[in-house]
Amino acid sequence: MILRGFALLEAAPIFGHVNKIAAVSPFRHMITPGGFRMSIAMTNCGKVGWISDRKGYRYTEIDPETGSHWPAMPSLFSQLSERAATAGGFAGFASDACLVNRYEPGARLTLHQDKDEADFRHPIVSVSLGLPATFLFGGNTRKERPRRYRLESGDVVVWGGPARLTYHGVAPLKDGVSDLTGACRINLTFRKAS
Ligand code: MD6
Ligand code: FE
Repeated sequence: MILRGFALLEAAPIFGHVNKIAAVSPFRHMITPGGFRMSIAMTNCGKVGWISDRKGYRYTEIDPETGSHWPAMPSLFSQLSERAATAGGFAGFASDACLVNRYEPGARLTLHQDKDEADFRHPIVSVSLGLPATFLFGGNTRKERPRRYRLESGDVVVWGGPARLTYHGVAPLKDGVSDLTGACRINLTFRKAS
C-alpha cells in the first residue's frame, strides 16, 4: 500500500536524523557477495543493521566500518513506522532495524526480495525523501515484468502479508535537485529483523 505524503510533515526532522546517523555510521557502498559495488550508499540505525559483503547478506549488531553499535533508532522513526504500519493494516509493528539508502543520479536497485529477516509475518515500512524515483513492483519470480510506481518525497510504502516476498527494485535515479536533500533520494526501510 502506498500512503501518499504520509511522512511529509516530518520530512525535515527525519532528514536531520539521517544526517546525524551518517555522522556516526557513514554512508558506504557495500559489496555484493558476487563482488559488485552497489550503486546506492547505505547506513543503518537500530538494534541491528543490514550489511552485504563477500560473505553474504545479513543483519549485524555492530557496524563493520566503525566497530561500534549502529546508532540508536530515533523515537520519531519508530513512532512514524508504527503509525504507517497501522494505517497499512499491520497494527503492533515494532521495528528493530532501519536501513537508510542514498541514491545519487544514476544509482539503482536491481530486482530483489527482502528475505534476510527472521519472520515474514512482519511487514516492511519504506519512507521516501528528496528526489522522486520509479519503484518497480514485480511478482513472486524475477521473470514477471514489474509494474512501475512513482514515489515522491514523503510517500510511505507499507509492504506485507501476501506481498511480503514480491520482487522489487528502483529504476536509475534521474538528475534533479530537492529542496530537502539536494541532488539525491533517501529511502528508509523499517524492518523487524530479529
Ligand atoms: C527503495 N526499497 O525504495 C528501496 N524493500 O529505495 C526497498 O528495497 C524496499 O521500499 C522492501 C520493502 C519496501 C522497500
Ligand atoms: Fe527491498
